[in-house]
Amino acid sequence: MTTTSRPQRQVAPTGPERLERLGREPHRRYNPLRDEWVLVSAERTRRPWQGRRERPAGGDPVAYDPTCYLCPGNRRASGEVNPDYDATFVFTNDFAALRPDSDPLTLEDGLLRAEVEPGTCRVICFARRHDLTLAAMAAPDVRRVVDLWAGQTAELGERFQWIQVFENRGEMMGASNPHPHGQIWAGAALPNDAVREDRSQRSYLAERDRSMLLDYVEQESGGPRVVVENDDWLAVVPFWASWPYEVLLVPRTATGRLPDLDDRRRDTLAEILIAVLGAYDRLFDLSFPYSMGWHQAPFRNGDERHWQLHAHFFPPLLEATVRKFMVGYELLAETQRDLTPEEAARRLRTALG
Ligand code: H2U
Ligand code: ZN
Repeated sequence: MTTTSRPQRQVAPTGPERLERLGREPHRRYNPLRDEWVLVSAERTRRPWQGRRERPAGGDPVAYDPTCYLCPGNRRASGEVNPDYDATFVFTNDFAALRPDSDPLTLEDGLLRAEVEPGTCRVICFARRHDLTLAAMAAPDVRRVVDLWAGQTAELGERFQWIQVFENRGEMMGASNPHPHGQIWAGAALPNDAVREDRSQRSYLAERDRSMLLDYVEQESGGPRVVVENDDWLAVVPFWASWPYEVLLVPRTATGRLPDLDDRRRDTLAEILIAVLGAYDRLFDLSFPYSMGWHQAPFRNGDERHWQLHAHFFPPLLEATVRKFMVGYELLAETQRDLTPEEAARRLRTALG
């Protein structure tokens, strides 16, 4: 069935007054990508906090660290020596969580099920200099990282179904090293989050003959949750965000995977990445920790028109020294957030360069 109108708009108008009224009450918002709800209780940020306070990582970073296992020319834990690379460098993770040569093996015994998962893990250095971050790099250098993400995706997609490109930034997110780097894990199976997004995007397309995320881009453009937008990309604190300053980055036109991005959209992606990550760093005037990663169409023999490429940014901080803990209710019932997505987006906009 082909429809051009959006039924959810008629059923539940999200007018500014309605949203403001909702914002004063504990309320739940629906995440259509994950097909789940999130509890929003904005008043909770006023509660007293006597728990853990985070300290920004200290020490002046240096351009070259002789003890860093990612700097050019240095020895890694495996004993291998990194080449004297110029811009970017990729290697197979010396402590890979997935191995390509795993023997096929399954177990089915009542409720007990298991299967071997073949795959591979790579580490990608974004820059030669130890003290850089994506936010601090020049646009042409970030563009090189985009090209690397795209090239790796295309190459690994010939052998594996799901290519997970990601970056853990900062000690708080478990990054083992401040050298600008990310990872790629490629596997034979669709991981849980991919299955959820695959299912919801597929049924949205089946029901409306439209792409869920392209509809979302259209609905959010110019609105109160936009952090920054350009001709090709939209960065928004999603209406259903779980993390305080979560951001969703989506291209404006139908795109399945990173290698499908043309020259121009790779350049504008580099620009918007620098803008978003710069706003993060300026928000609390510290190197903002986050996990970010790309969700892109799986590589399998099938119709992937329902898939729209996008990146998720999940930063843990609620305030400069207070992190959001996903514990108790979040682990046992559902995610809860303390600050409205509209307010988070407003604060991020004021931190844009
Ligand atoms: P993280 O900072 O996101 O943990 O990524 C760094 C990766 O680098 C980590 O997965 C790998 C770790 O296994 N690594 C090597 O492959 N070789 C080394 O010499 C040290 C770390
Ligand atoms: Zn280094």
